[in-house]
Amino acid sequence: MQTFKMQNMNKLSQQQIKKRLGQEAAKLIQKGMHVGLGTGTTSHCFIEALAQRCREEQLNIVTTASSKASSNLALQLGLKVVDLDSIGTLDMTIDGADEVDPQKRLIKGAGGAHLREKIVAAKSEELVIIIDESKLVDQLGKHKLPVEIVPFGHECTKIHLEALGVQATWRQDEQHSLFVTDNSHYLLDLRFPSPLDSPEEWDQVIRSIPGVVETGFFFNLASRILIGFADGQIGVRD
Ligand code: A5P
Repeated sequence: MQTFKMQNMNKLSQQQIKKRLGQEAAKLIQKGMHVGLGTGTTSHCFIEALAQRCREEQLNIVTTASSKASSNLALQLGLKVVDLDSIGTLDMTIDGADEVDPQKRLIKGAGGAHLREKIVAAKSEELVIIIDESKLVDQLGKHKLPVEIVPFGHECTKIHLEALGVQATWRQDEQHSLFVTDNSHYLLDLRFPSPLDSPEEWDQVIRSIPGVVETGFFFNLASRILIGFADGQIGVRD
């Protein structure tokens, strides 16, 4: 793993690590690129750093966003944001993640945007993931797996999922109502009895249940991982 050291070796806060990751990722964007924008607090640091670069340099980039929140932020900051279908192939997408294993398999969706994030990632030549070191795991499934669910018959879908031996909890919004995604679906957070030996098998089984739209597993999509450490180093896993 390559690492870039900072001059100042004071401990960084989590927000400072995210900011630094955003700035490092923004340096990867070149003139004229088509860029996919991820979702979440780390991705938002990237969007801010990218917007700053665009203000300072003539980058002439076009972006597309994986959520309404990221689209709104990018537009507010003056980036050009277009619909995914009108942008063609994306040169690079920068996004965060909740868990990353040694094979660069991911769990995403803590922000509820993994369906759109996966569609954007699948259209990208390169998906660069920006995380702090707390997101690194030996095996996926340590925390929750977000699963997007069709509202029709959603309680039946939950019962089918629980029959697999997982604990399933509806994601709620700030008003304690069911969280509704940008795609007008609900979200179940699954907890496994133990970390997963074979996440691909779990993915297949979960996706085979009617009413399941998409899981937060991302396989064979991430090409590069930038890892931020509290001492200011950024590690790169290619
Ligand atoms: C959004 O649904 C997620 O996939 C985020 O990309 C992921 O949860 C990472 O978010 P943070 O950067 O806020 O930790």
